[in-house]
Amino acid sequence: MTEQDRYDAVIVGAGFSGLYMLHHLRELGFSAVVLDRAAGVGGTWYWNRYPGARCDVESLVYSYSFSGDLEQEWEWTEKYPTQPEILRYANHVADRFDLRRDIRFETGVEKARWDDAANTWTIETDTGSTIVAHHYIMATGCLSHRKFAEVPGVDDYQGETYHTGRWPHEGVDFTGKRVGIIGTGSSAIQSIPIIAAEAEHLTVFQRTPNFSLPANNRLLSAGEQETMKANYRDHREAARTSGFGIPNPEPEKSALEATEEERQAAYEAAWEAGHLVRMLLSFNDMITNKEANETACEFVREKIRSIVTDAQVAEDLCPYNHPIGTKRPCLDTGYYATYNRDNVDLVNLRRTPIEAFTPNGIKTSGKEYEFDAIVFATGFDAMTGALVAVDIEGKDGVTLKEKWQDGPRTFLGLLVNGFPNFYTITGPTSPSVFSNMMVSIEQHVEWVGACMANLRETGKVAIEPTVEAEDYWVEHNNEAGDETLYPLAESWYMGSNVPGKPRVLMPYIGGVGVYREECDEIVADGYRGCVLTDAA
Ligand code: NA7
Repeated sequence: MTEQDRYDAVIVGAGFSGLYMLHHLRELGFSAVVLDRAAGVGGTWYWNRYPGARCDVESLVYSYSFSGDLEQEWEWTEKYPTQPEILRYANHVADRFDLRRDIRFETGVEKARWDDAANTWTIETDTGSTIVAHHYIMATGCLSHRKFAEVPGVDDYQGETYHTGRWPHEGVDFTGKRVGIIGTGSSAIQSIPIIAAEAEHLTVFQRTPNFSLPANNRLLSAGEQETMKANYRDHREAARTSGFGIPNPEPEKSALEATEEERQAAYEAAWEAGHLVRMLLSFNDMITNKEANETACEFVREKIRSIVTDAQVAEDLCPYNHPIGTKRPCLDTGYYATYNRDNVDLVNLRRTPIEAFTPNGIKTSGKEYEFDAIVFATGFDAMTGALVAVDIEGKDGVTLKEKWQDGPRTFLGLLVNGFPNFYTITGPTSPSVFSNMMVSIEQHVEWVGACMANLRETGKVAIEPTVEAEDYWVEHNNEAGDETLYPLAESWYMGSNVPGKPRVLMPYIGGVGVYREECDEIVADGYRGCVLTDAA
């Protein structure tokens, strides 16, 4: 083994987590290498190139705060950034901070094994290389491990197939084609209007209707950028202490105490602004009280009924089986109106479920459909999928997959008992997808950096949370979830989009600010709940 293959840290993933982790560790004087299966940086935004892919957190907010210069020099063009623009930003960051020389692209991690005697991780890649590192950091993102439709015969289908999470880089031309799309989550809702405008015919297979608000996207004015850039420090601080990592006034009133006029005005304002957090924070009991939440559900359903001209299609598009927000709500551009097009059909899979794929298309219990192309907008094995996909072996030969067979067990969504010096950036049971990811990524990266620096300064070789600390955190995470409506939905937050996956609320709903305080207190208490090992 050469010195080149020994590092202080191996980081898996060259998305926004991995890029900042590398930069931050370098600044702290650590050696680190990033491994990524992709041929370029960007993580989620490298892979998710489907038509209409766009972030639904505003661009000026969905950006790094760690460098004032970067913040000031980068110009966003739209309110909600497109995937190509976000990818350009990721590439700019990689170049600006000279990150590429420590990133190995087209390199997947297959196995990682903890060596208790040496206090190191040995990482094996699919290129045949082996790397030894003191610390092992998974920066693999929350939505990176794809899932397909669990329907027999998918290999029998002879036409073109695409998954929104692995869209061809050269794009796809659907002109003149009969297209079927499975799914009505964010990826489908963003891409359906664009595919419908191009294809000869589009058939949407919907299992669960979703709540979507119009993005009302637009170009950013120079004045808006200037104002934000002048106030970035205050804004970032407000984001860090907020609930969802996006500053928004904390509501004082219950939806049930408000008058009908007040409710309509609040929901209309959020709808017009195209702002999901504002909708969920219209009143203080939106995510805790079903009756309160239902008032917003009905507001959105009324909007759907007013946009979609066919009454049956409108009703099929109306969600009734989950409170708004408890499945990831969406932002769209012309989604509901797309169903008024002559070349678009909606198939309600609750009435006529898919039975099988055929050589020519899809057979439901009601009809056989023929397609030139099928798009799987079927989502991801979220939060844990990418972590357990790697064979990660901790102490005593126990793998992470075995340890998490009944659901993820972590301390703070950052550390795992039995897996020393192992860190998960925006891991399960941290705020992660219940927040502006950039805010949570920066917090985790900085926490891990400080932790590694602390070990180095105090002459320790390893950190690992105790079982008790982990139990406390898992319980706390579940209790926080149980105070909300989230467990009522079958959602990827709950793991219930993947057959057989344990049903637990994986992201932490206690709030970004509260969570940050907890993390900071644990450090201030000398890494309370963790065992720090002295050098032998
Ligand atoms: P999502 O939000 O998980 O959406 C996946 C969609 O695919 C959803 O409508 C699913 O229905 C549907 N689906 C999944 N499996 C099947 C099968 N077997 N049959 C029929 N329909 C199926 O993934 P996205 O990629 O859209 O978005 C992921 C996140 O990225 C999003 O939430 C944002 O945070 C950004 P279901 O609801 O499970 O009934």
